[in-house]
Amino acid sequence: MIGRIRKAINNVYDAWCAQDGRHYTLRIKGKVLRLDEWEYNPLAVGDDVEFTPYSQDEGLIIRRLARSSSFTRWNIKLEKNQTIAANMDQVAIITSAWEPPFRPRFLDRALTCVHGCDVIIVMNKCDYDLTQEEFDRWALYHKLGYRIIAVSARSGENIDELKTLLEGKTTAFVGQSGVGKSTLVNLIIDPERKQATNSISEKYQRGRHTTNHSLYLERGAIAIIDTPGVRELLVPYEEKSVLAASFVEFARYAADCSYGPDCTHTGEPGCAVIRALEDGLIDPDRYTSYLGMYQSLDERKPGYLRNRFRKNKQ
Ligand SMILES: Nc1nc2c(ncn2[C@@H]2O[C@H](COP(=O)(O)OP(=O)(O)OP(=O)(O)O)[C@@H](O)[C@H]2O)c(=O)[nH]1
Ligand SMILES: [Mg+2]
Ligand SMILES: [Zn+2]
Repeated sequence: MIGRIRKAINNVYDAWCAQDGRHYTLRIKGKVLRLDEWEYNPLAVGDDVEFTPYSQDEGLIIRRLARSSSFTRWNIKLEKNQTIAANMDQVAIITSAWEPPFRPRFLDRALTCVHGCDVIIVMNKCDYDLTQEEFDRWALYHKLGYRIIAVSARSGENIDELKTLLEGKTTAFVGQSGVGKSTLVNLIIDPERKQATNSISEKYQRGRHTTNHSLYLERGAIAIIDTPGVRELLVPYEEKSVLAASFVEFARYAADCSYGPDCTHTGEPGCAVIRALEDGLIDPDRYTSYLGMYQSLDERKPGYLRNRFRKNKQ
C-alpha cells in the first residue's frame, strides 16, 4: 500500500492512504530507513511511502518513494540535510514586515532550499509599513520574476488573493519563526478553531517556537503543509552549481563567463556575472547573499564524510 505522510513526530507517522481512503499510524520497519547517508530524518510530511498494514489503522513503512519536490535545509547540529516538506506543488516563503523585521538574506537562503517546485513569496503583517529601502528590496523579487504578495492576517488584507494562489494546490508554508505562518494557515484552513499560534504557546509556556513539527492541513481544494519556523536557515549541502542556479538573475550572464560552466562567479577574471554586477545589472545585496552562501558551503562537510575518514585511518 502507498500512503502520504501528513504528520511526523518522533518516528511515528500519520499517513493517508488514497487506495482505501483510510488514515494509518506508521512506523519504520526495523527502525531505520536506509537512504541518503547525509540526510537526517529520511521522511518528511508530504512523502509517499510504501507500507504493509498489520491492523486496520497501523502499518510498517518499507520504503520511501521518489520525491517530486522538497524544501531541504542544512541542519547545523546534526551536520546533515533535513527535508522539512516534500511533494508539494509550491512553496510559500512567508516573511513579515515587522516583528520579526523583513530579512532579505533569509529569503535568499530560503529560495535555495526549494527543489523542484514553484515559489510564492508572501509578505505578512503588511499592517506594518516597510521602509523605502525594505520595500525596494522586496519589490526586487517581483522584478526577478517571482510571484509576490503582501498580506495581513490581522487586517485580512489580500487574504482572498492569497487563497486564489493556493487553490487546487498543495503548498508548504516556510519561513522564520514568528512571521505568522500558523496564523495564516488557521485563517485559511480553520478560521473557527484557531490552533497552534504564538499566543496559545505563551499560555501553555511551550517556549518560543510555536509549531514544532510539520503538519498537513486541508480545506476544500486548498492543502497546506505548516512547518516549524527556524531562527536561521542554511543552504543544503549540494553541488555549488545548484546554488548559482537558484540566483535566477545570474543565468543570462553566466553563459558568457569566460570560464564557462565551471565559473563560480566569485572572482574569476572574465566572469560575466561580476561584470553585470559592476554594470549595476545585478543587485549588489543579492550578490552578497550569494557570496555568503557560497562561502558557507565551502566550510560545510556532512558529518558522515568526516566519520568515514576517521574510520579509514584506524
Ligand atoms: N500585526 C500582525 N501580527 C500578526 C499577523 N499575523 C500573525 N501575527 C502575530 O505574529 C505572532 C506569530 O504568529 P505565528 O502564526 O505563531 O507565527 P509562525 O510563523 O507560525 O511561528 P513559528 O510556528 O514559530 O514558526 C502571533 O502573535 C500572531 O498574532 C499580522 O498579519 N499582523
Ligand atoms: Mg507556526
Ligand atoms: Zn562567472
